Amino acid sequence: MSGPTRGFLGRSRQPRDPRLPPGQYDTGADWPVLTAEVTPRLDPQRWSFTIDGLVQRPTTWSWDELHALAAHDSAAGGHPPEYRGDIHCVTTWSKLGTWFGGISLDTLLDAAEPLLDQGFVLATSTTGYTTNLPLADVREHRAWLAWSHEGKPLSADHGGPVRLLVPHLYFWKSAKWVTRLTVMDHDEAGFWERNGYHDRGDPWLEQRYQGD
Ligand SMILES: Nc1nc2c(c(=O)[nH]1)N[C@H]1C(S)=C(S)[C@@H](COP(=O)(O)O)O[C@H]1N2
Ligand SMILES: [Mo]
Repeated sequence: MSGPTRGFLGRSRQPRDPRLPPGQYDTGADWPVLTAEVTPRLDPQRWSFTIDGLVQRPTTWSWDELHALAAHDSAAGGHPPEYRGDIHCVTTWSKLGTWFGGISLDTLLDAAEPLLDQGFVLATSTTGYTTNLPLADVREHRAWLAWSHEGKPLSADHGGPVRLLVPHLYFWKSAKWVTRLTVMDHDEAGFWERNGYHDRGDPWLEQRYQGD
């Protein structure tokens, strides 16, 4: 017998899921853990989140304050506190059709009032991990602080109690154990950006490494 097997034909004829950006594969039910540092064990009652830098009102929220604000926000029909969709890691896995709950960064930035529209932000984790983004990429319902995944509290491995979630960019931008967002008038490379990753990281443009 010659020619390809039925299995091979079957697979090759599967249409590619249009939700997959170029060069990505579907990880299915799996959710890999990618962590450069030792996973910190954080007590939510001692964790806080701060927006500082070039803002009218530098603000720090406790865990309880953020939850109260999220509840108030959804009761008032404010910015959507959930993300339903896909996430894409630069190491080529994508997780499709997943969901996270938390609070929209729009709500927090509205409170802190950045002094400029075209600035940049640097997100910092309790561990010292950093990542940089244009301010515009964390506005307009595109970025969240996430504390739950598919209805369960976010696990420590995945950045719990609270991680940044910027799902339209590669997932290294979604800093785990995030504790600070600093608004700046210039771009400052974060941890992976200093180590060769692309400054912006749009998966649809395959902006994986510097120069892409
Ligand atoms: N603090 C911190 N945040 C991080 C990372 C990390 O190493 N440390 N890795 C980034 C990378 S490269 C990816 S792909 C995602 C992985 O998130 P996950 O482990 O929940 O899948 O977190 C991002 N945020
Ligand atoms: Mo990644």
